[in-house]
Amino acid sequence: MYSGTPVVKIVIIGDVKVGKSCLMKRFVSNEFIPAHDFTIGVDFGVKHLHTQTYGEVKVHVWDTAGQERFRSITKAYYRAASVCIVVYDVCSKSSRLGVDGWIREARQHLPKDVVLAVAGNKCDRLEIVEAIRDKTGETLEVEEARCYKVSALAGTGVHEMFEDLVDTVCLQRNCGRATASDVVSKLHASKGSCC
Ligand SMILES: Nc1nc2c(ncn2[C@@H]2O[C@H](COP(=O)(O)OP(=O)(O)O)[C@@H](O)[C@H]2O)c(=O)[nH]1
Ligand SMILES: [Mg+2]
Repeated sequence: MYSGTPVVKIVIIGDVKVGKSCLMKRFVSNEFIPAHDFTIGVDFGVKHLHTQTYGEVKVHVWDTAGQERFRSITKAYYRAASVCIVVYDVCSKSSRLGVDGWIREARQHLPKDVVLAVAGNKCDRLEIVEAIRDKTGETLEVEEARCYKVSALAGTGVHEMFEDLVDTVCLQRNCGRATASDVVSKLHASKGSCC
C-alpha cells in the first residue's frame, strides 16, 4: 500500500574501486563490507531518514554495481534521481581526474536542479597520502557541486553527507521554484562551507 512517505532517489557514480558500494552499505546499514560481489547490474538500498522539512523521508540509494566499468550506465539508473554523488578515491589521482567526466555524464542525464555532490572517499588514508607528499588528498572543488571528504571504512562524514543532501532536496522541494544552486547557496550561508 502507498504509504505517502516522500521518496528521495540518490544515485552514486564514479570509477571502479573508489568505494561506491561501501559508501552505500555504510549509509544504509552502518556496516563496512570490504569485498563486494561485482555482479553486473544495479544494487539498491533503502533507508528512512527524519528531516526537518518533511518529517520522515524514504531514501532510495542506487549503486552501479559494475556498470561503471563499461561506462554503460542506463538511462533508467538516472531516472527521477534528485541527488547524484560522484565518488573518487582521495588516494587515486586517476579517479580524481575522472571526476570531471562523471560530472559531464551526470549533467547529460539529469535535470538542471539535481543536487550534485562530489565525495572524496577513503579519507582514513589521508595520512598516507600526505606522508608520500602526493597532492591527491587536497579538497576538490567543483562549481555548483557540494564537496565532502568521507570514509566508508571509518564511517567518517558518511551519514552527515547523505543527511545534508537529503535536507537540501527537501528544502528545494519546499522552495518550489528555487534552483538547486540557490538552495545550496542558502545552506552555505547558514552553515558555512561543507568541505
Ligand atoms: N581504506 C579504505 N578502503 C575503502 C573505503 N571504502 C572502500 N574501500 C575499499 O575499496 C575497495 C573498493 O570498494 P567498493 O565499494 O567495492 O568500490 P566500488 O567499485 O566503487 O563500488 C574495497 O577493497 C574496499 O574495501 C574506505 O573508506 N577506506
Ligand atoms: Mg561497487
